[in-house]
Amino acid sequence: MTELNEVTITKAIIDRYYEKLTANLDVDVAIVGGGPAGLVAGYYLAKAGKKVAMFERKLSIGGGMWGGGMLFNEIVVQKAALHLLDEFGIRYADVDGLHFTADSIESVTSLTSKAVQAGLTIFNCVSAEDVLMREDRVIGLVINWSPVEMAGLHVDPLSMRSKYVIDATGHATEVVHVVQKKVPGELSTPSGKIDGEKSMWSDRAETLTIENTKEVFPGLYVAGMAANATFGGPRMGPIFGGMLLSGEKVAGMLLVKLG
Ligand code: 48F
Repeated sequence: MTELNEVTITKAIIDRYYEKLTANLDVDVAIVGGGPAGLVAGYYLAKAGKKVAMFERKLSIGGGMWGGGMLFNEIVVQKAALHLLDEFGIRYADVDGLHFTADSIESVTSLTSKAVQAGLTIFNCVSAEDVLMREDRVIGLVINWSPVEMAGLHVDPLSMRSKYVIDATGHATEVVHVVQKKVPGELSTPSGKIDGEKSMWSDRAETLTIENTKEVFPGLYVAGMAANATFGGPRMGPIFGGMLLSGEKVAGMLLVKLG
């Protein structure tokens, strides 16, 4: 064959995507949200040989990291998280021995590339709109194309199963909201409900992001900004060490659970 064939191109894409999708209908961990916390979690879980799928609503992965602070495309990372920048090969500059800066584009692309190459499968433009539940726990996700959601089309979703779900949806903490509203039982927060994000306090928020990274309902973990939004911690602004460390922590917790 010497001439490129449009039907071959089309069929190759459909066949490969179909293989990817069917191979990820029953996984160890499903991650909702492709921001920094979800990407780091996906990287460590995949690197340890677990089957991990990520669902990201937008066309692009990276969540709130691309824009740095107010579109100045630099991020700040504190000293405690530098080992993660090293792990992903992200270069950084020292500000004062405690604060470091990195290019936000290099950060997102490096996190994404390393996570995918470690074995994380990412489905972009797919939104998690609900969870699969049984009497005692969350056992997976209900998913749909984001354009269907955006157009408000009345199209039934599909489902996938996972041993554990991570809500890494950032400020919106979307999966936890669904569980609070529709799944019988209480969250493991002090109030039993979503405690809600507080105003900015960077130092405190960064510590709490890691503390709040945990199981919030049987089968459902929170990571990144979603952890603080769920457990009532403050926001932190464009400092990202807590997000990276949270992703590392949730992966470690789930690796223990998964054995
Ligand atoms: O917001 P995001 O980057 O979450 P994160 O990893 O990091 C937070 C920081 O970016 C920043 C911050 C630190 O300074 O406070 O906000 O905790 O990424 C969350 C991703 O989840 C996607 C959303 O499009 C974004 O890319 N997302 C949200 N809801 C859904 C979803 C959903 N229902 N289904 C799929 N993706």
